[in-house]
Amino acid sequence: MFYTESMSETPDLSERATQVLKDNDHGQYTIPAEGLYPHQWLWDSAFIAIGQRHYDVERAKMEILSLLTGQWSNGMVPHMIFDKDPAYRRDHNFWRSWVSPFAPDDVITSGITQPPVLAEAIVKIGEKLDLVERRSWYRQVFPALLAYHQWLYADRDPHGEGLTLQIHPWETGLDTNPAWMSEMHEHLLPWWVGAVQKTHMDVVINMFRRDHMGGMRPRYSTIDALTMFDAQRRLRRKEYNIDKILSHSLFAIEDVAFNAILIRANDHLISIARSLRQDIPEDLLKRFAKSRKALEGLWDPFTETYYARDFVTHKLIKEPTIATLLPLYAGCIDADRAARLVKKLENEHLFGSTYPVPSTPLNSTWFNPDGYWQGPTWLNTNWMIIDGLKRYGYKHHAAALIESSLELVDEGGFYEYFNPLTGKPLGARNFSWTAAVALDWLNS
Ligand code: 2M8
Repeated sequence: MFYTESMSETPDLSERATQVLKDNDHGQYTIPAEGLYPHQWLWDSAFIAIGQRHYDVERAKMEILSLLTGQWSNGMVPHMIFDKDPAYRRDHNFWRSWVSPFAPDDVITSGITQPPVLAEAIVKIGEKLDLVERRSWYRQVFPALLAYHQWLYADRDPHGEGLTLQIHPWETGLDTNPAWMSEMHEHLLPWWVGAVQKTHMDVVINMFRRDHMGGMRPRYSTIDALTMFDAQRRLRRKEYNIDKILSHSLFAIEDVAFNAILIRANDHLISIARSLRQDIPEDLLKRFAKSRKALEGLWDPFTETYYARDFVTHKLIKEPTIATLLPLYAGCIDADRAARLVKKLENEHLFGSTYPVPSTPLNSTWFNPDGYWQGPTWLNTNWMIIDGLKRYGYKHHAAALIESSLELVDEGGFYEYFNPLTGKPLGARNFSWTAAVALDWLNS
């Protein structure tokens, strides 16, 4: 193992995890990590609140309420809310959320969303409250949460198929996962990025990248970064309006992970509504039910794998990733399917690495043990897989995965991600969601 921080005479793991979250606390919200990630991110904050609830439930609520200050009038919860400091003008201008009539006036945000883990965090906070407090908490957030789920279906499932589409790899949170990168290379490489590649200008651009500074390993190639930025620029030009985007789109994908997380979130929304004795509109409930069935449309019987699907051609994108395991978290697949996924988790040529669960299976041609979302183990995806394993009755598998995950942070520190073969810590140090999910395992 790699000892990057002195372990002798250090406080216990729970205290160290809490300290990371407190150090990254900016008052109303918590940043993912110092330096590279100075703003608020949607699914980061959801996992962060799941950790914070163990030492300060009011602070956990604030984390979620801060996210909701960025909600658009059409219901979208944006994937980023920016620190208003003019020092970040470049980031504000990059997104220019104000080009959309739906964006809030006084908060600067991105123009896309991220996996909807929000309902999960709201319920987990609720678990820490007594019945009266829980109802009052739910009452506070229910309208916004309902509006978000309504937007997800209205905007992102335009044909009523039951699966929502995503318009940028950043929306999946698994930014460079092979399914998306293979499609991006095929459809989105703009001519000028090709020119940069040919003239080796990317080497020069590398020098100015934020994630190349401070001795950090680059998260993805400059060519991929430029392609992602170009894809974002196209969305901005269409004012983040889905009709305009889809009228010209070469690139919309129904992502497995996003949809699996949404299915779980829908169940949470239903339980919140029940506890408040509130109704969810009938047509929305029908769409929730449709999603549970539609997820099966992403299953490929030959490779026994769930894949992302191209929204336009309906073809499965046959690049396996960690997303194939997330239907366990969705909870809507049958016991036989769940058993097949668990087999993949156990298989040492697929996801059964020494320090699981790798974000890309070991036998994939994309697999790179140090490569951001193309191999390393991330603890937020472990958290969702563990939750699913428990609910399908795989208690021992869940316990073993908690143990190996805690070993990673105990020995390596609360890093952003880890090499799944050696356990070597990678990416940003003192990373909030790593600390938060560790805290949750230690206290649940
Ligand atoms: C990474 O994504 C952002 C863009 O949203 C980035 O590359 O700067 C991803 O790991 C994403 O899942 C995460 O939410 C974000 C902040 O931790 O960083």
